[in-house]
Amino acid sequence: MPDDSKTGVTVLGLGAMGTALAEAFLAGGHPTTVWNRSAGKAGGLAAKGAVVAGTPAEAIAANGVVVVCLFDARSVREVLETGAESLPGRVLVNLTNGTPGEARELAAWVAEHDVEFLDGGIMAVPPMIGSPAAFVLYSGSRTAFDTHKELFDSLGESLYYGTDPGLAALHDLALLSGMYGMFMGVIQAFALIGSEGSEARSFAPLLKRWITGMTGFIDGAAEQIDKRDYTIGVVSNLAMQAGAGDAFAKVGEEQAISAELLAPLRPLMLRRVADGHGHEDLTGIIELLKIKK
Ligand code: FVH
Repeated sequence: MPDDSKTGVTVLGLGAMGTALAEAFLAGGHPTTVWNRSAGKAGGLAAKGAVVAGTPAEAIAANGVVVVCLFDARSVREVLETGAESLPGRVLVNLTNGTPGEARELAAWVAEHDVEFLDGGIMAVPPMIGSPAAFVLYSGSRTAFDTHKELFDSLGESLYYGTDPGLAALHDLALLSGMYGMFMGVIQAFALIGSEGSEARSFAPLLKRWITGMTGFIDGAAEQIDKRDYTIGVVSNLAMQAGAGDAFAKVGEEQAISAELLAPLRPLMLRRVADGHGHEDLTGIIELLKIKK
């Protein structure tokens, strides 16, 4: 039940994630007001004690802290413009996925409306919200983060990344890049195994064992990258890995499985070898990813 001694919060957006956020605030005893563009998504939350607002302006006016979790940067701006009259004096926390540039642009816009701003990246899927596995990255106003950390902790562990509002989005997209890279490999592995009729679930334990073992190399890769020295502790050099890489295209042809998910990696390896870095580690291809502006 909402507890009036606790910080009240407004949640704009009741998609899968916005609903999970509002549920976690209510479970933490925080008086919660919600708003969603389409009617009909707030019934369950109202039954748990949420106040349902009719407009963004009404929702924003209801509480000192306003959390926005919408589809994208454009929808966030549209909704906030609609409710702009209520913004002055509020703490706004944008938990919608976006880029660092979008976060900085929103920060500049809300600053004109006398708003303390935090941008965030949710590192969880909706059922994880409020569990110890969830963590949320924040950047922007340090004062807002420190003042309302107890409220934010209702969602999962709260991690602050600095006053530049773009930093949470940068860390969020970096972590998601790591995740999607892993899933590309996992899907390719299941496709190859499936090409001979094996069930994915029989192969899954072996795949988990291998990927878990490989995460042991992340710290070494980080040291090489920080020092820009890709010769440190090399155990499987790039020339060897690039040579073995031909097998990924060939096995695709043999087993009638497209190699397109992993295809971009090998040309980068070959370029780096051609540039004289075959004795170094795979991590050196990071040099080829840096685009001069
Ligand atoms: N769900 C997840 O696994 C991920 C986990 C990490 C963070 N993401 C990001 O969270 C944002 C919201 O995601 P979501 O899962 O809640 O998304 P949907 O269920 O699709 O809900 C979208 C809500 O946005 C509203 N909306 C869309 N366009 C507009 C608009 N122009 N004006 C106002 N509201 C808009 C939509 O409203 P309605 O369709 O119900 O009327 C939903 O409330 C997102 O950035 C993820 O990347 C989730």
